[in-house]
Amino acid sequence: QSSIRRQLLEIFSKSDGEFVSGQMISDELGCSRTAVWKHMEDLRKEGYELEAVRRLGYRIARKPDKVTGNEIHLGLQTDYIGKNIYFEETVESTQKIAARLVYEGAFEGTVVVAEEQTSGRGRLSRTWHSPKGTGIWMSVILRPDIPVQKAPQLTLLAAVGIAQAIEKCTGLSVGIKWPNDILINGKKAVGILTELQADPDKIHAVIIGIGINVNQQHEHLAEDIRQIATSLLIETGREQKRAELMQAIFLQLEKLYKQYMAEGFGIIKLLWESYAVSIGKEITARTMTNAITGIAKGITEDGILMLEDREGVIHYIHSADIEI
Ligand code: BT5
Repeated sequence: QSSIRRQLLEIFSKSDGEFVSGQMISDELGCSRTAVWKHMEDLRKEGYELEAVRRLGYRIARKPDKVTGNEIHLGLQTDYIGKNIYFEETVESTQKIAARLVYEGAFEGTVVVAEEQTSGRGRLSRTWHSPKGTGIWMSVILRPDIPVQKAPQLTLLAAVGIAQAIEKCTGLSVGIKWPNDILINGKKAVGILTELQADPDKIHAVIIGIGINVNQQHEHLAEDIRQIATSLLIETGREQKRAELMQAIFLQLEKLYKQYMAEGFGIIKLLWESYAVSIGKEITARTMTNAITGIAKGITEDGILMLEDREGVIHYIHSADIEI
């Protein structure tokens, strides 16, 4: 059933918005005209807007904004990131499922995605609001052969890839706040949570959790984040197809990741710094136990934030919340 659906969508995708005759569809699928009609009804139920014109056939007038494997697969240009999609309508957290898949031996590039998370999380078990159907809530599994202390570099790499993809798809200009927030006009549109499965000397997998507010209206943002958060819809005034943005993100991530594995962190570091909103400014880095205020000097080769306090002492910040 699902393979017929995929074939059908591929036929439409090849026709590039033109009408496809019922006869041609039934030939390609090897089924009767009545069966074709039934498949069309199924597509309609899933939210596809279909135009049917006598003698001309069928045309997809509008695709639903879905993030299922089929939608992501069609037109995907990567070699491995996003090739293997694990989709569920509702999950507690895509990170949890990804951790299980890693344990079961999931390939590099496997992505877990859901329409809704009931307990999406940020760092330090904070809540990540993940309402149904309006955002991208996903976890990307990578299996890099790098030392454990280099893992933070991958959070920065992910932020750069996502920033590039958002700029390409929306025309917006975005900034990155160390280590893991993507800001648009000073408000948070994306959060990234990197988790490791590792022995002290070997990484088994890195799970990059990515949350993006895409099609939420301002009044649909949860009350506690309404002042600090934004969405792509709020910033551009138009809806964005989530599957298209995901494809763009996978492509950018894969390019950067290949470059990173071949040449190291150098170029990524430069790119990251070009997006950074706080370098050269006075910021406060707040951890569980203390707060340090100083000028953000940049990041080290390992992706650690360097903060110079008033006495000129450089502090190396591995993990903190930054107030600008
Ligand atoms: C993050 O944490 O920003 C990482 C968020 C990662 C979410 C993804 S979604 C897919 C995957 N599955 C998961 O369960 N998680 C990952 P942190 O820097 O700790 O920021 C958390 C803070 O951001 C919260 O305390 C809120 O203030 C704010 N916040 C919560 N939901 C938000 C949203 N939808 N948009 C903007 N800000 C939000």
